[in-house]
Amino acid sequence: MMDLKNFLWGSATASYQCEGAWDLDERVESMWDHYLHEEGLENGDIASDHYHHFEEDIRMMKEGGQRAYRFSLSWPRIIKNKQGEINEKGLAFYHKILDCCHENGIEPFVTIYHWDLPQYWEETGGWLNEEVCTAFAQYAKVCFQNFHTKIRKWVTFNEPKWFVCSGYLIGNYPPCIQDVSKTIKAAYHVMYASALGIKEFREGGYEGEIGIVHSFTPVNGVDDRIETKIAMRYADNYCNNWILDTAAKGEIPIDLLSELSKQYDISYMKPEQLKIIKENTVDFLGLNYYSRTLVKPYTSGETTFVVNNSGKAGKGSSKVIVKHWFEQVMHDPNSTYTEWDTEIYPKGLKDGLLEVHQKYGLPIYITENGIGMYEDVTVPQVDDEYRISFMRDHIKAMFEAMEQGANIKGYFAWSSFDLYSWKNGCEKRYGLVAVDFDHDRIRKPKKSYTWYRDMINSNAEN
Ligand code: BGP
Repeated sequence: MMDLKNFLWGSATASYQCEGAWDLDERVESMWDHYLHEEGLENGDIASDHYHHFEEDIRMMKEGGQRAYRFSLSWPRIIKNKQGEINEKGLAFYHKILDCCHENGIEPFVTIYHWDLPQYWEETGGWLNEEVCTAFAQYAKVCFQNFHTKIRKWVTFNEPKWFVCSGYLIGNYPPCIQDVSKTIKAAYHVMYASALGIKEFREGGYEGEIGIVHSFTPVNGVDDRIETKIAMRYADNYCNNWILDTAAKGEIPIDLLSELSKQYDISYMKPEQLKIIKENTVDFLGLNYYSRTLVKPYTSGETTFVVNNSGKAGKGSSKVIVKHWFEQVMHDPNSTYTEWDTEIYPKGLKDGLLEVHQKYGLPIYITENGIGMYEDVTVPQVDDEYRISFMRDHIKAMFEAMEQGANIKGYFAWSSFDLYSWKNGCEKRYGLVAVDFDHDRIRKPKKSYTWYRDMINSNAEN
């Protein structure tokens, strides 16, 4: 029998996606504000207005049986400029959120960076600039010093793979670059910055644990041929290993490194930095699980990335090819896909959790899991049976992995309430609670909110 006594059942959000109040209380511009304003795209200026609704939101978490809240701190709300000047009003806002969590018996699970780089750093080259790594560590130190008595679970970065590949390879997220060599550099800098943040945490002697959150997608092959196995290894390095191996073992996968060094200048990876990476590995891994990656051997064509669920391309148009490495197979005829083109594949969660457990042996939190759908929130209650079945199947898969020995310590539904879904805007809804963006951001629990509460309570009795 699994022991779920201290299991962290919760839900998650991210600062830019829910806070709003983008220019209030001396918050400065983030790269996302800048980019979306310049391009005239739907933005997170108001989003779910969590800045003014957080008490109601956290109270609803408690009433929904939840025990933990994963959210992120906003760098542009906390640090005003390159000189590191602190915004006391920003700190005060997060103190209020943290106090509110504790008053409601909700454990805060806090991400330091969920993609909202201050624009003043983006203008210096963003993640291509080594200086930003040190700036991140300084910002992380400010967070540790100010909040260490209220936070025991820290995360350096949310999903390096997703924001680096979207920003520097696919080019659909700011800074909208499409360049392999810059992607490698940005990826390296993020992993180095994460290690520097962990070093600050350890040197400060703070209580608690620190980890990283990865957009985990276990890799499957279309058949058992040796060529497919090779393609799978390439895909696994591309999708997972450069984050998980580097964060958990302090080592960039050796075959990846040797492959890259044949084609690109990676002399910026300095021995003293690699030593810091080696010495500052994570206490736990956070895995965001949405789906798996199914691959076949590379046949032909240039490197191509069309990623449907981060743009508004039509269903079935997603495509990923990495020249000479692998091709992603987007449509398994035996599988089910959401209206945003994501395969629903709970088995991948069980397999993936066991794989990560065997490879790294670290505690794991599922830091995001959920389904994004179009929904009419003007009805008295959103009847999101599909979300209930999605969560039920994934939680079942998680339990199966736990029964087979995986050390899983928490599960966070994405998302606590409806919020801004990056380039999808607000119409791609993931929340357990509906937010009516057209009518004062009124909150109404969906059917899944109650189902989640009852599921948590029934498991607590076991
Ligand atoms: C993860 C991010 C979240 C969230 C989620 C859903 O990659 O950490 O910030 O947005 O995915 O993705 P999307 O909103 O693009 O559908």
